Amino acid sequence: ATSAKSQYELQTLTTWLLDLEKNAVIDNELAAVISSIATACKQIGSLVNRAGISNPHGLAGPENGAGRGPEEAGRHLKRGLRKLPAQQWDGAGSGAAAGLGPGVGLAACGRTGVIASEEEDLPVAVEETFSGEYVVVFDPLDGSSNIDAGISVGSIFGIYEPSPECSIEDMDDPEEMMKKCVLNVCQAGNELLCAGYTLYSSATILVLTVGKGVYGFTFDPLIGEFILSHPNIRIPDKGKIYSFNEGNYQMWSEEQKKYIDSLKYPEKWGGKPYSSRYIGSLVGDFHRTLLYGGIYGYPGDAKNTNGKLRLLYECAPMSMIAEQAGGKGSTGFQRVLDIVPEAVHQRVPLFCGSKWEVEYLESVLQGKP
Ligand code: AHM
Ligand code: MG
Repeated sequence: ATSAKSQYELQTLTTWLLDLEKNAVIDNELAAVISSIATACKQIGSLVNRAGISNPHGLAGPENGAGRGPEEAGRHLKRGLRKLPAQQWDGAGSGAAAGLGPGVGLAACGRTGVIASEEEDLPVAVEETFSGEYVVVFDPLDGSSNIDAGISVGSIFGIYEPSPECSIEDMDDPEEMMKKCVLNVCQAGNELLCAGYTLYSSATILVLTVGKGVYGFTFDPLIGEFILSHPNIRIPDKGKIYSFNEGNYQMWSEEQKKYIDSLKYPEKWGGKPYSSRYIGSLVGDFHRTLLYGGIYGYPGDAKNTNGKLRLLYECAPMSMIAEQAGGKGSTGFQRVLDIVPEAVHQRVPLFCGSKWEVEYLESVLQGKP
């Protein structure tokens, strides 16, 4: 979509989406959903930038992680999605969604049937949007424990079409409706139409894929637009950086320890020692891995056998992006995108990044080096 553009012509996210539409890569409905997510991310970016000024006592919130920052960010995203007053929209029983005023984010687009957010216990059906085709999953503000130190945070999202066998017809029966919402949301990552994230850092960068490569857009605050800055991102086949929380080392399996040791002690396999980089903010750690190569990992351990990250809101979207950039997303034993979620907040181990590092990890974890 970008090749015909002259080198003097800047492409905005909007013109990029219009080009995709013109070339029948996506339809205008999906373009509207993506565009409303981008608008919500601009709002969240401004919330993050001003966090220290408007919230001198901190946005990250109590230690349990249920902070005001993520809640507020979630509100921006949802506003773009809903079509009805909050109390009706909130029919699925999600208290956190109640009482929203008008907004410009996901709420205004009217194309969405179901949303699921990491910040809420259950998915929510968008009443009256039976015509809305899309299921949107998101983590509104990932890595929020970093926010009060001015360290990068991000939003992650995925867009699915609802499974044909479970359209939401019966809004009068909340239990039935909830079952259908869960069914709509619990789709394997390989059904994703679009996955993306926005990194709020030295710049605000939106990276997304609609299944035809990975594109990055940098927010220009002067004109209020996302500008195409990273066309067709390809992750290096092999990198020099690993990104794991090594504080968990003693809880890891012997195979997991062996893998990390082998990156640190190259004499065992004839390579050079890897560098270690870990922010503790998935979007930042993943973005660096995407651009520079290497591996990001959140393994299962003795305490949390499936690790910490959520399949729907974190692992599946990131794995789609990794694969679309020529890399891999794996649990160590299985392709992440092949997993059909059994629960909306299901966790899985995640290893993603360059092909070489992820395949090597798989061979070590599976005991076949
Ligand atoms: P959150 O969704 O509650 O913000 O948690 C997810 C974050 C990721 O951004 C990051 O990769 C991970 O938690 C860091 O966890 P840890 O502090 O255990 O290393
Ligand atoms: Mg998260």
